[in-house]
Amino acid sequence: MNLARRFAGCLVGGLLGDAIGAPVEAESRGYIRKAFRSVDDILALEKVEEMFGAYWTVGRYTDDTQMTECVARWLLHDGASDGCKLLARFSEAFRPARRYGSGTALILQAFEDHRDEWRSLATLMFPDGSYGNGSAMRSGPIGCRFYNDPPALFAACRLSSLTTHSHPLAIQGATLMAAAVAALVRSQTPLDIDRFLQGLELVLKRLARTGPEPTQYRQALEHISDGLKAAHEPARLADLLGTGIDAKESVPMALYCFLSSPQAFEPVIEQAVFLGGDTDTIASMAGSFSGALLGETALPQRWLARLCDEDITPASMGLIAHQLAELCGQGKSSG
Ligand code: R7I
Ligand code: MG
Repeated sequence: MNLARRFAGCLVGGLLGDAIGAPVEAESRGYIRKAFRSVDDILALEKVEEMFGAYWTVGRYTDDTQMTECVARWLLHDGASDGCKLLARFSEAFRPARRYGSGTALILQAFEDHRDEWRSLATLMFPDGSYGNGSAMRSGPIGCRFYNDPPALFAACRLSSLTTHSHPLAIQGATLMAAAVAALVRSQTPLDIDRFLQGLELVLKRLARTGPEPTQYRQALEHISDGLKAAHEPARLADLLGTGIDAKESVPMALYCFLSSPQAFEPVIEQAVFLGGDTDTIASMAGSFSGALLGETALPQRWLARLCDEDITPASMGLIAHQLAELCGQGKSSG
């Protein structure tokens, strides 16, 4: 399969998961299951109520996609070596209506007046740095760009994370996310799940060499392995792994949704969205994994047709994916 198509699968798959999960973000599993039978039911709505009387138009992307696009452009145009340049991209793209996390919003609003102290902004709200999933959710492009270069992947994930999420759990989650994407764009289909999980264990070992032990992620990988052996549905794992906004919950949960159905995109998203909790981010990360393995042709047209934004689209993300592949020297070769 063409590598650029895998990159496009990852970026557009992430966009699709984000937009599909957004209408039910932060709702409970029970509510979503009662209100809808399938993703198509959710996408049949035109809008959903937001807080304070506003409406969310179904088909819009959120902060996950907006920040992912910034990371991709940072990789393409800034060489991925300057955190300040990434933060400048985040700050310029920032639109509060895309539902940013409160700590991240604070940092992006403060950036313009504190450009020189950008390194200290990450602890503005949380003294130890945020352990939210905000840096993991935007790491897909790093996995693409450095799919064959682990040291560069680790360094870029760390730097990207430090701009807004300096807590070790956030850096570990971002690295696990990108490393999983990298392994998937390199992988043959069908996926060898045991080998894939062994690769993720090596990622954790490598993280332990340069920072605190990634104990929570190690435990989560054990739960994932046991759950897959027992063929448990993702909903059964949700109580163990969690579906919250913390990176340590949502990255493993997204991995489990993907690994439960590695052969098709649709069931991955169906499972992720119907878990409840941080549905847009879990579906976005799970969609990135699935797309990275299966390529953009695996994404259903009827879902793509429901995306309604005009600035970031499947076409614009597809173009970025092709440019990233060219930067890897693999634009037209097979992967
Ligand atoms: O991580 P972040 O950018 O939010 C991303 C999520 C995604 O689901 C998006 O779709 C969006 O909806 O939000 O935002 P942060 O503000 O950095 O962190 C998010 C949340 O993580 C915070 O509101 C806290 O609930 C929690 N959190 C912490 N709580 C206590 N102490 C993160 N770090 C801490 C902490 O140190
Ligand atoms: Mg979001």
